[in-house]
Amino acid sequence: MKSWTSRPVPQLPGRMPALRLFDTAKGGMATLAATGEQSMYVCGITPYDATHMGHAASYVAFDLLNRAWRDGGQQVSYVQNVTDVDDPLLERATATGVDWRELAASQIELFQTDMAALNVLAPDHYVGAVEAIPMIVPAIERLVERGLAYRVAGGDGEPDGDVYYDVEAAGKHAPETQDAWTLGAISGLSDAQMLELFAERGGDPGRAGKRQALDPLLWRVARPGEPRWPGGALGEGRPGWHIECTVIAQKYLPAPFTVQGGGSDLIFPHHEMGAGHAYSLAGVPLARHFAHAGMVGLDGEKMSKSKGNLVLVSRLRADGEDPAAIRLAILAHHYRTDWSWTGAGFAEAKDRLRTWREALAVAPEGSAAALVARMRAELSNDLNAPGALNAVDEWAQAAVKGAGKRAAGDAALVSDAVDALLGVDL
Ligand code: 5CA
Ligand code: ZN
Repeated sequence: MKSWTSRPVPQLPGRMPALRLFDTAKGGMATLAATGEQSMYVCGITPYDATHMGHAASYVAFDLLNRAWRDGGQQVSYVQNVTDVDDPLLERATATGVDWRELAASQIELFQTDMAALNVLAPDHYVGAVEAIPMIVPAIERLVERGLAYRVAGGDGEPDGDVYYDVEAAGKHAPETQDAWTLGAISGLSDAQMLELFAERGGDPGRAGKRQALDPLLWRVARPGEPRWPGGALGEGRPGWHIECTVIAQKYLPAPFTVQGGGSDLIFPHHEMGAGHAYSLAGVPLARHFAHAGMVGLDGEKMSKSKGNLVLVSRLRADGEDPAAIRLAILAHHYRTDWSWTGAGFAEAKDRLRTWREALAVAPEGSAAALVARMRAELSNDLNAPGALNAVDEWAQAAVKGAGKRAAGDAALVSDAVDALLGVDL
């Protein structure tokens, strides 16, 4: 699928030091080896509604990682999916009387325009679930052949043949190495916690005929009125959610790749199960590290399509707001914290942007190099954007107050650094 066009990233003199990143699976900080080549898979949208601030914040978080790597002299391979067929999309299409393909296409288009406006660097491969089905089917067939997936008999209005992943068999199958996947390896959750989240986040723990309540769906055989694709030995149908991301990541990235990313609501079951599928298919971990962005709310409540309390990037843009200010409002919060979008927070971001722009006009000679070093130190420490913003604030205050000589070279370097490292266009 076509991706969006990125703005060029300015090259800065010098380099970002080695990056430290919080790894969910490890439950602590990891130092990312600067091998020269990094790879990242960030879970994309389910395109049934416009991009809200929570989505935007998760893509801005991993854009910081992308930019930090590039500044550290690393080559980055970046893949993102788009879940362009899934229950919520089909339900919304039915409810609004729109063809599901048109709904997806229009929301993907809007998302890409939002990402380009927010200066989020585009992935190298932007891959839809639908286009990946011919790769997903043989992967599921292999899991069935190996006894790691099984078909469930119909009943209670369900047809025969839905295919589920056997989490227990898959956990046992894994050799006794440190890297092996067993249920809980990524999330570190207890069975009771997993069961609760599984039901909340699209799982079907009560489906009759499943071997374990937590077994996730791999293939949903065709139902009347639902879109369907050829499924080889599986029969016609459509794929489950976790296998989609696993197969796309395995196709376009090395195994293991460096970082799997998404919002914290994807830790379980999505990234847990995806890691299991990958291990079962390839015998090596999906990713070296798993990183998650905090949840964004609106005035204290979780922002979600189902609650309808959404702050949309496209709405703010249509109101004439500067995307650089939206980006700064996001960056004022550390990517791992849960936070709420507020009018006051947005007003602060607009003030900050104005101050920075004013300071650029009076950038003092010899001030930029130290600022760049501070921004790099902050960002290399688990992408501490609020720390980097503070550094620019202090530089800007000193610049505005100072009576020293002004230098265009310093202004240019600060502007380039704020663009290259933070993605903010001054
Ligand atoms: N298509 C799947 C991933 S494969 C999906 O979760 N789509 S989504 O549209 O629901 O979410 C896209 C990304 O935004 C995910 O990384 C998700 O974790 C993140 N996200 C969703 N809601 C929020 C929120 N309120 N705050 C922060 N991030 C969020
Ligand atoms: Zn995903």
